Amino acid sequence: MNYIFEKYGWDVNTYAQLHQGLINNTYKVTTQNGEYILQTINHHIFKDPKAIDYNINEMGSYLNTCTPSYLFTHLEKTTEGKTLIEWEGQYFRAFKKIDGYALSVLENEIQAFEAAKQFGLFTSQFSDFDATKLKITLPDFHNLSLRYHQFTDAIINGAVNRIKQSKEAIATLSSYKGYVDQYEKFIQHTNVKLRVTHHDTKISNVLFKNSIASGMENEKAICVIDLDTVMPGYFISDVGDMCRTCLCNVSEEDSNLDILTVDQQKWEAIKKGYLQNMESELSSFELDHFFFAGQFMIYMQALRFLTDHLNMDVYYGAKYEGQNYVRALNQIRLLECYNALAH
Ligand code: GN1
Ligand code: MG
Repeated sequence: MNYIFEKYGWDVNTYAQLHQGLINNTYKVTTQNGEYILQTINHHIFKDPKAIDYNINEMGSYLNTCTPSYLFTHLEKTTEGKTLIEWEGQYFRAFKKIDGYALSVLENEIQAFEAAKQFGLFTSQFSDFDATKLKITLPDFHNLSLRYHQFTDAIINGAVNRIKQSKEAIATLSSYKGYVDQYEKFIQHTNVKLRVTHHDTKISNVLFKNSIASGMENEKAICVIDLDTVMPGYFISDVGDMCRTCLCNVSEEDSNLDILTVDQQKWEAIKKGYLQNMESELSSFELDHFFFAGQFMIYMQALRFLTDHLNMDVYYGAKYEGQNYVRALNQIRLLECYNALAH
């Protein structure tokens, strides 16, 4: 690691790995000049780390010109002025640590409102920016048709015993195929726009901070983080993943499905929060798909987890036998509960 620290010219006091996210390795580095977040980019998943680097710099310089006050995770420069380091087959990049904290589970609807507001604010910052200027960091990431295709492929070519054991879940997910058709109709509609889209809007990708205003302590979301999956995309990805991760009382890892519920108030808070900055940006056709966004993303994640289970956990990995199966069942239950919401 000293090689990397030297590249940045850091005088390091301590560093420690943070265990967050399923994809990248993250370290907190404390130096004489403050704290940094250092990450390796998982280039088995992100095949083109330079595209991520390009996108974050492209957005950063646009914001520096148009809205410099917007809190953004600008990439840290090495002493040679680079923002991406390739070393021993790994890619490293760093950010100044922003003073704030991330939540792993959302506790109340104020946090849901705050998080959704930040994700809406993020996309709305770029309303005059040509989203297609950004590179595709993960091709077909939220392409539901492709995810469905990968699922049907895994049903045929996956591990035989796992296919047998997952029969019921396979049947359930197959029965929801109508969402794939709805998705196709949505993306092909003329009043649907490609925008700068985060594509990973889970609650832990928002930083919060406590502030005191008029003598009252307030918990405010201050910015969004983890911009690797920012690409041109559709608003249903961002709203949908918020619904997937913010409404539920348990995490996607939980196998205790009897206690899983979704919260009507939090759903309303997400809608209100996101639309605060995005209502004037979205077409009425898009607005009519606000609820669909949740169905789209929860369904896609259920497909992805079950597909990975059938494919012997090649993508997500598994800390115990059947972990991705547990996650898939969790998402199926979540979808059922989500569908019971009033909207
Ligand atoms: C992955 O690494 P993390 O937790 O930010 C995945 C998301 C999934 C999520 C499910 C690049 O995100 O799409 O929704 O796991 N990211 C990638 O926990 O596949
Ligand atoms: Mg992520």
